[in-house]
Amino acid sequence: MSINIETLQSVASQYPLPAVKFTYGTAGFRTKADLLEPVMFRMGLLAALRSKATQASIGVMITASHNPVEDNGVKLIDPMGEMLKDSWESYATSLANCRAEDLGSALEAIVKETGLDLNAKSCVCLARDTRPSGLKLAEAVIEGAKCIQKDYQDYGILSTPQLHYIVRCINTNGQYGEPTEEGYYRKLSNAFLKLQIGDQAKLGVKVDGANGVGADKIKQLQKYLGNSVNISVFNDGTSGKLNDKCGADYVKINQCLPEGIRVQPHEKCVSFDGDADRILYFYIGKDNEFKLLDGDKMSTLIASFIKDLLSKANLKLNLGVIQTAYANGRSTEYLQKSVDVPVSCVKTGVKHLHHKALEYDIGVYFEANGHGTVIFSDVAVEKIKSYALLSHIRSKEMSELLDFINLVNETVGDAISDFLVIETILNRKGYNLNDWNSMYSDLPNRQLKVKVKDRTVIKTIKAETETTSPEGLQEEINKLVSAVKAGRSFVRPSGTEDVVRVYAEAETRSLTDELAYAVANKVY
Ligand code: 16G
Ligand code: ZN
Repeated sequence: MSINIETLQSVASQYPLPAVKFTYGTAGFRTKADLLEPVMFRMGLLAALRSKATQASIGVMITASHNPVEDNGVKLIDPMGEMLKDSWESYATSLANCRAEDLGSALEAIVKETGLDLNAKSCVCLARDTRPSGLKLAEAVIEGAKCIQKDYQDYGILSTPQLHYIVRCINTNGQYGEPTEEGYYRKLSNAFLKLQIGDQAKLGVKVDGANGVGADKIKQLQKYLGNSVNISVFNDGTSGKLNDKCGADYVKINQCLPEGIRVQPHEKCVSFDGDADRILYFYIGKDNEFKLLDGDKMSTLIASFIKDLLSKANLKLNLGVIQTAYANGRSTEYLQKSVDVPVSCVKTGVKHLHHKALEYDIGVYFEANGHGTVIFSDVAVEKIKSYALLSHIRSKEMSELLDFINLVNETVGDAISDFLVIETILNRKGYNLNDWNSMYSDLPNRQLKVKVKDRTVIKTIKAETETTSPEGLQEEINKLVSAVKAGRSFVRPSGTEDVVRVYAEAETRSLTDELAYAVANKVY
């Protein structure tokens, strides 16, 4: 079999390139939706080739996550539900910028270089978030995939983590779960219901759905949870605009309540982002202050829960936590000193965290922005299973840990799965949000965006905690930081927006803000 170049070029001619250079970044391609049809067509082609190369189903997720509704984007999902392999990211970038008339030879070059078998059976699985541009972009992906092979599966509207889950289920012949949306709800809800203890009051929670896909999906989940949970969904897309003054990104950056939700003191609230792969908890304290429980709070809670189960069962596994430079200094200290687990800091972007987490028997990773999950290695699962079967005291904790594994979407951070994970731990510890928040106190922190002429001038090292260029900038930052109690600050070029990001934390709110603005001034 070979690629039918004539058909390819006639279809491709309907998808001419705009005068823009596309780059496959940490979040795939992301830009204004009206520029993306040609990219989607080309990603359909690439996904089909990737599927043949891996002899497995490959996912294509159409989303721009927390970005404005006018934007869209696309990410490829590898066979085990993980991010696209690095070496294929460069194929993605070159194909996305390839003129229609050159596509045939570009594809042939990929076939040759990777040695893939064009006769291999393949399938492209696609889904999209709720953006109105998604349907047309999905059609372009399908047109691309069909130029290589006829099989594809369109799952319509799903959250990003649901598609990651489905891809993994398909490629493990159902061992990870049933490869359907219903299978996803069933797997998570079964594990959740098994793990609930006590006769606690029915769980009530208010969900800010960011006017996106997560709003509808959590309503679906509620049906599987019966009376155990009472979820009220706000910002469900019926009136507001996607990610507009709501959603996890807005809440994290502005450190305030999202619009569109009324909250009484101590009510439990969560915010999802636009494709439901991030979650944050928040509440209003008795002093009427806004309290945010972010990714760092989740990783500390989860790591201490797992550590506790392992030590009760006297099972020695290598448990570690992965963070980025954005992690609050207090969370790192708490993990190292109180939970007593190793902590690694890596560059921003899910794939960097995921990759590092694979080095542990059990790796817990979270970005402060609320994206994260837990990965259990095969070795860990086998050991836990063998302990669960032992008929003495160890077995109880390890059976619980096995159920806990089923609660986790290990493929990627998942707002819905993380919600059930956190609720399970809170239930078992008998904690409310205030108890959880009191495990340690965050340092006040501030993030700023700075518009500069060319953000690529900023070069960073040490997991983005220091800059090497422009010359002298790091020395200036060091000087400012050293003058502030518990001060820490760094700058990095954004991978998703044309801005430089500034982060600062310090002992007090006013010192933090002063530090952030002073550092931002050095970046201009
Ligand atoms: C992307 C990343 C996210 C990261 C964010 C940083 C993935 C799937 N997503 O959304 O993890 O936090 O970029 O954005 O990797 P920034 O580079 O603009 O700060
Ligand atoms: Zn997202």
